Formats: sequence, C-alpha cells, structure tokens
Amino acid sequence: MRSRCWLAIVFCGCSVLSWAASDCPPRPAEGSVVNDPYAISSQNGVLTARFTLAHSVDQDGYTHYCYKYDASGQIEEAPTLRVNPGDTLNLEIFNRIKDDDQNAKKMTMKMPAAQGETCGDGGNPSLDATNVHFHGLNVPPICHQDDVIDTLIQPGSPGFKYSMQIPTTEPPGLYWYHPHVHGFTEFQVNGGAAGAIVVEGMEKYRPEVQGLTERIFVIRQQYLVPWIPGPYELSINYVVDQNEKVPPLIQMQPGEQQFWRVVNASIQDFLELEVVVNNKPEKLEIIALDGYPLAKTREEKEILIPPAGRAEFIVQAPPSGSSAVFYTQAYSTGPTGNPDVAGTLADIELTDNNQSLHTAKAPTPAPAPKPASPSASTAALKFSDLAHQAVTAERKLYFSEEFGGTNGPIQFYVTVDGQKQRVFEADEKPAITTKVGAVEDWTIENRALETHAFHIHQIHFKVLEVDGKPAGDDGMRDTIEIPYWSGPGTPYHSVKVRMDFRDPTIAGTFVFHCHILLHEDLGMMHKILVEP
Ligand SMILES: [Cu+2]
Repeated sequence: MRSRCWLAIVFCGCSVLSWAASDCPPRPAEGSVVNDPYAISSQNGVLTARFTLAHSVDQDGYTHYCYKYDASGQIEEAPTLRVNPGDTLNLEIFNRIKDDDQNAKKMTMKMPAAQGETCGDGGNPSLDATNVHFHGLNVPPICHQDDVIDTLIQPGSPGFKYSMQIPTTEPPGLYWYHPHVHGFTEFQVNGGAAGAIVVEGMEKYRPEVQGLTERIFVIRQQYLVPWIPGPYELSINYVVDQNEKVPPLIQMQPGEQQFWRVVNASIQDFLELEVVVNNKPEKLEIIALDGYPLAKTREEKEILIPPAGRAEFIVQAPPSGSSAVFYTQAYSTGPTGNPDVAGTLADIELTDNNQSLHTAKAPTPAPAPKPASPSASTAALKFSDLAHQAVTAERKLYFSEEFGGTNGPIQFYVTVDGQKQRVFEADEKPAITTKVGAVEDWTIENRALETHAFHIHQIHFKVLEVDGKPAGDDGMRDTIEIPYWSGPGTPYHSVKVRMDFRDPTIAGTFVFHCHILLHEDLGMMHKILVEP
C-alpha cells in the first residue's frame, strides 16, 4: 500500500483538522517514565466496569480516541482488565465520540449496514459508531459478547452492555480489546482506543514468572492523518518519542529480572523487539505468545510480533553503569508494504533502590495478590492436544491485492481457494461453514507483494508449517505474519495452521482477516460459520 493517492483525494478534507477539542485526558509528556496502565481486577469472580469512548484532537493535530474510566474521580485511559478463568466480565460502553466538524462528516464513508441482524443501536457503520472486540478470548461470537459483525453503538445512545463469562479453560496470558466497526477500525485504534486484558494464572504454568515485577506495555502507533499511511509515531503506554530525541523511560533496578507483557496494538507495525544492552541485543526468555504459555520457555534475541500479537517474556536488567534500550528493529513488509522502521521504544533507566531522576506520574495500582497455587502442566491447557487430533477438513486460503494503475494496490482480498476474490460485506454469506467438533488444517498463502497478518476471532490455532517446513513452535497463536511475495519466479510464502472448532462455546458466525487495520477496513476479511 505504498501509494494511497485515491484515499488522499477522497479524504483531502481531513488534512486540515479543526475538530473542536473534546474530552480525552491528556497523554503523558514526551520522555516520561512509562507507568503501567491503570488496572481493574475482578472481585469475587466479577469484573464490572464502564468505559466512555471519547474523541479529541491534540495540539499537534493528532486525533485521539480514548476509553475513559472513572477511578473514583480520577479519569484513567484504557485500563487493563484483569480477570480469572471462569470470571464474569461486565463492560458497559458509552459512545461519547463528538463529531461536530464538517470535515469529519466528509470522512464518513457509508458502509452498508448488515441486513437482518442488528445488535445494539443499528444504523450505519461510521466513524462515530463503535463496538468492542475482545481479541484472543475464546468467548461466544454473539450479541453482548464478542460479536463485531452486527454490533453498533452509536454516539449518545444509552450504554451498551457486554457481559460474558471468561471460559474456565481460557489459557492464562495477555489479550486485548479494541473497536472493530468494519470500515472504521483503523481510525479509532489509530487514535489510541485499545487496552490490555490479562487472564490471570500464568505463574501456574510458567513458574519462572512467580514473584517477578510485572510490566504491561501497550505499544500503539499513530498516523497524523488516519487512512493516509505515512510517517507514524509509536508510543508505549501512550508515551511517545515524537522527535526521536527524548525517549520514554522504563525503570528497572540493576540486575533485576522483570516479566514484560507486550501488546502490539499498532495499526500495522510488525514489531521486531529487542532489549539492547551496551549495543548488543540480549537474550529474552519467552514465556507466552498471543496469550498462550509455551510448553517450554525459549531464549531469543529478537521477538517478532505482528500487529495484534502479544509476547510475554523475562528481561534481565544489566548491572548499573550499562546502557539499555527497548528497541524495535526495521522490518520489511515488501514492495507494496509500508516500511516498519527501526527505533527506540524506550530507554531503560537503571535505578538503584528505586531512586530515580524522574518521578513517576502516578502510582500504578498493584494487581490483586496472586494466590499461591500449585504449578500445573501446560499439557492441561486448552488446545494442547491439538497436534494429535484427527483432521476433519483441509482448506487453502490466500491473500492478494489488486492494482489500480500506478497508485499501488487498491483492493485487498483474503480468499478461500476456488471462490471468487471479493471484499468483505456485512451482509455476505460465510465464506466457510463448519461444525462444532471440527479440527481443520488451513494453508494460508500470501500472493501479494506485501506482508499480511492473518487473524481469526474466537480461537487460537497451532502453527504446523511455515513455507512447508515444520514450524518448530510449540505454542498457539491467534495472529500470524505471512511474508510478502517477491514476484514472478519466486514461491509464495505460506503457513499451515490447525484450527480447533471443538469447543461449543465459540459456535456462531465470526470473522478472519488481515490485522493490518487498513486492509481489514477495505475488506480483507470474511466470515466463518461454526454450526452448533
Ligand atoms: Cu494485510
């Protein structure tokens, strides 16, 4: 998507942003100490929270979309939701996006509403409508739970209530929430509407993390003008390094081990994470990927997280006097992709006895004390027997792009092999129909000159093969990168994944798509129906 001139033409009005400042809270100053997001933990098996989604434009012209939570009079943005398997999550959303500017109206591209089914307020999807996707959770894809196809929450409407039970079998780990209105997801996520979800219990399966200081890092990415790919800034818990001169600061004690839980909540950035000590990347001990504990930890110097993926790992701080940086390496997304440039996410400040040159802005509420629990084997986790299950169907899918003259790709498709290439429509029939109980192997190929990130809602999948060779990955994922095609005479890259539809909890219609959010918004998505 190198060139998006047609979008620039359609949305030229948005280059002059003059939206009345609304009521998103201020974000931390450049170079701030990175605090964990405010955390809300479930109490007695229930987490109940109300979020207001608001909107404003900051002094530099960046659009903010913010989940506001009133913590006893203090407004906190995008708190972390901490739940246990089996808990009930009640989340009420108030849409208070204020859209009082004509430019914003111009940007509102009409998407056809779903025929028949509606959930919430109905009406048309638009820049002002919202809903919430609970990324990675194995919960039902139905109204008031994790439906994104038919749910629309319109501005000013009375609160919309999500209520779901976190399955007792939900793997412990890091998940996240974000809006998912087709056609407009990128705008709201670009503006910062995303937060972390922790399903507690990692220490039961990975005792390495017991007792370690835990950090939650939500990495977001923002274009100045949404939908017009171009220069962007990354932030870590909303602390930006806008001028690449005053990086955010992560504090550690010299020699300390910390458990870092990182969400890639960017709109399209493939993060290649490193912790660089005295100019050399150091080994990171990977505990979990995409909210699923590894059967065996492994050490890597670089951890690639596609957009929407998560990585949880142990970082060892060096002795005092060392230099240490949290860094993302450059990653090539191919001839028609946007380059993901290298850069510092944060400087690591080594502080003896918590004495810092900088004062943290606000204390981070401690998570609920973790009960001492016997350790459990990852063999007891959901999906862990998937490798040995009989496969009920094999499918082939592919990503592709269609070019429009010299403007680069203008259509983005994910297609079930044998079907016609088409973009997603809310009222389309499912591209795939299967049944509860099915275990399927999908080979997903990338026939585009750009890397894509495959994601399916409701389930985790096992990566069996990468480019036809055993993947050597013992975990489960919900998002996976598939590198770009290098052009005629070269093979397509592919992954073969095992999809587990055995759990009746996830019966219903949901979606699979590319998690480069512009691609999803432009239709690189389809439905799958899992019949009960
Ligand atoms: Cu894509």
